[in-house]
Amino acid sequence: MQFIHAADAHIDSPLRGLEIYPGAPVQQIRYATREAFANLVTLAIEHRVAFVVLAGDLFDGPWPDMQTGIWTANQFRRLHSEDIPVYLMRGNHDAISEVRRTMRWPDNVFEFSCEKAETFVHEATGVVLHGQGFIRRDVSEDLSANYPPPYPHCFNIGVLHTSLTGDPAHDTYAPTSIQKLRKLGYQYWALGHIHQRSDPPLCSDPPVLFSGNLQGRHIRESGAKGCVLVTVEQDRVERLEFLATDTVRWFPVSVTLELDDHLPELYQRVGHALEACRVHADGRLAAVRLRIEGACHAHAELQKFAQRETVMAQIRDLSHGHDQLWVEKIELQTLPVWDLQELRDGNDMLAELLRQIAATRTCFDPSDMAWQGLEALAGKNALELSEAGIDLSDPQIRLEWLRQAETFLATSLAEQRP
Ligand SMILES: [Mn+2]
Repeated sequence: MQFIHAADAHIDSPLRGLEIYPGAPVQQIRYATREAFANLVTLAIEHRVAFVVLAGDLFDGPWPDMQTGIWTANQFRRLHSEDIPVYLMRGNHDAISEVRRTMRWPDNVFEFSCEKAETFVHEATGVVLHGQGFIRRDVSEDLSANYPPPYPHCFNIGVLHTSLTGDPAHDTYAPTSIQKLRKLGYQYWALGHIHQRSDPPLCSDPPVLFSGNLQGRHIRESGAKGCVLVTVEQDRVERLEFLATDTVRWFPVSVTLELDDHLPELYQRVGHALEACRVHADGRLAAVRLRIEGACHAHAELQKFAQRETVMAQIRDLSHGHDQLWVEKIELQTLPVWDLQELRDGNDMLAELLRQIAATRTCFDPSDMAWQGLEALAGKNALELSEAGIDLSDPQIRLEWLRQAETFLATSLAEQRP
């Protein structure tokens, strides 16, 4: 007997801020959550699973319009025509208080009550499923505390949307603990809410795990996303297998340049990194955030604004050579090749300047004239600074700016020396 454990589809999750990225494949990303859910249905049919468990947050929030429900009902209907039931639970995102539009789902869909724990028995296999959904966005009590004892001599699945361990006083996503779940004596715990798949499972006997979300929605949800195919033999879990459903895959990538690297080497290394992402994406769209770092000769070139723009454009152009590759963002964080201390020890104007900066940093005095200059700057640009989340009264920020100024000056002036 096999079943699929999935959660956090977040169908029609809005993709905020995507339009700020020039050339973003907006259409492809906009429909990614739907495509991933359709892939889940296809996998369930291909593997001829007994049923599908959806452990909460099927929807991201209120449906933009009824199309969200109509489209989802159609996917459920695909499973219905193959006699595959769906055990559906509401999470914090699609709690009754959040998603008020409703559809009458096809007969193969069984939705857990949000009023009290409810039990379903899958007739064909005798598997028993226990669960309770979210009535509101905030559920600070442990829902599993009211789940019934296991049905004897049966395979019992606990379905729960939860942030798991946490402070019951502050945690509002049905907090509980693995110990409490184990005590219930079920044979499997299908958890939802945490978007990172538990790999390995949080507990192996019985398996307790988050399947993760079906589709990463931004760079912090990187890597392969999908569902878990569970194989059960004689009321014991025999095998857990991850099946990918994502259609867009996010890659945070660091490219480290070496001392002798100039711009041609930069392009070469970036090219290799992008190619590796394309291979790992395995035919899906690879959305890549590039961080270029390391002490290198290319750094001096990258200090010039026009040159930076050219490099960014060239990198984007590299990605256009490939189908299904999108560079979401480029972070240039290279370092200069010169030794700062060596420059400071010199006897030219640059050395004098760098020694001044070093002195400012070591005897950090907020009442210093230089900092007072900053105060005036802060007064004039208060709105812009607060919008950018910059607090100039924060000594850490002042020191970071000083460090950046030091690097900028040293790079610009060191290059000019005879
Ligand atoms: Mn959730």
